Amino acid sequence: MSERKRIILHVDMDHFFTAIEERENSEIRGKPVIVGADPKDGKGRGVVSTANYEARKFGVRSAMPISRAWKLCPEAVYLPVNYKLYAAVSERIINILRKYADKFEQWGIDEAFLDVTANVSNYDEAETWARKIKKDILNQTGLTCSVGIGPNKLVAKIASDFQKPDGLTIVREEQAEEFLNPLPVRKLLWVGRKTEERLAVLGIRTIGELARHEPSSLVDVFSGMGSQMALMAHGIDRSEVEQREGIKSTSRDVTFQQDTSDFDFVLKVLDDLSEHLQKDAVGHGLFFRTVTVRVRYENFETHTHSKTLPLITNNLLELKRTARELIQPYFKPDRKIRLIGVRVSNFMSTEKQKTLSNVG
Ligand code: TTP
Ligand code: MG
Repeated sequence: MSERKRIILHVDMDHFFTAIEERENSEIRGKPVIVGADPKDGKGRGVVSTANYEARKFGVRSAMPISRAWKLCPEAVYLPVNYKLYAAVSERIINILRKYADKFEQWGIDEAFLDVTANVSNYDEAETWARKIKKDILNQTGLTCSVGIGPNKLVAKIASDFQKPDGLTIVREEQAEEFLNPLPVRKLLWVGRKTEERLAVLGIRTIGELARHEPSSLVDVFSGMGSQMALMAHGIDRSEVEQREGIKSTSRDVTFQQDTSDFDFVLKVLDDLSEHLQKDAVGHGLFFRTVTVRVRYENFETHTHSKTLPLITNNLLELKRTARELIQPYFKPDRKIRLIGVRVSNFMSTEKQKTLSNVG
């Protein structure tokens, strides 16, 4: 029996944090709005979480130093991150979306994959389905989102990003390669800045160039990842929409007011981050197995180091101990630290955890 071809939707909220702030405060609507660290008249040291589309016209982007944002757009409305509010809105949206798919996977705070193969019979019906979802979210939350429809997660995700904000992009299986060809390789899942640079050395900048490249020579350079990339470049992705509860990871980071080599102080801050993070996890009923520490030195050189624990946990002492252990190798007397961060991932919800311990 041949299985029916899948139809996958990816839904991603538009400029999520700033859209919520605009909803809460009508006075800032229409102005450039930036959520993130305190800019302190250009002397602030953290980063931009997100910027609305008015601020993006000035070149402001997520993860950019807030001081740079200030240079580009000093007249913007700058707001601190109100994570609690955004998490509550996120939960509301996820609960709306969940009803529209047989198989559902939350991917980040403002995005999710929906496998609607069992809910619709073709792409035209999927389009109607997507319009219904967009309307429902707008009616219930006052926020807009962008939707991508495709034959798999990879294509759906790239499609949702294609026409933002308030977009709807449909890419049928037979159109996938043509759609992907002109796009930069960076759009492919898992192609980060480093991989992008290494591909550029091979003369590969677009997904089409990657698709035309000899797969075996990609394997030579990137080993297993090389064959994966070659398939993705042809729009092939067999990964399932996984019925996972909750988000994939949550993290906290701090940019120090002054670069520092006072490692006792760094450890204290690290413990604080662990505490906040553990509260986030417990608040969401989440358990984790993987802990990652990020260190950025004064010259912006950035390292990450992870450890996967033998058992799933949400224990504070265990998190603190692991984070301390992971950061230790980066303490070098001659190197000052600019930023540290902690991330926990490999989540499982309390509900599933209970099920597991019942079995065990
Ligand atoms: P994104 O969906 O990547 O961005 P966005 O929703 O702000 O904008 P777009 O319309 O392009 O989708 O991320 C969702 C939220 O996650 C974003 O509003 C803020 C937060 N975020 C950060 O805090 N830091 C980051 O580096 C990124 C990328 C996002
Ligand atoms: Mg978004």
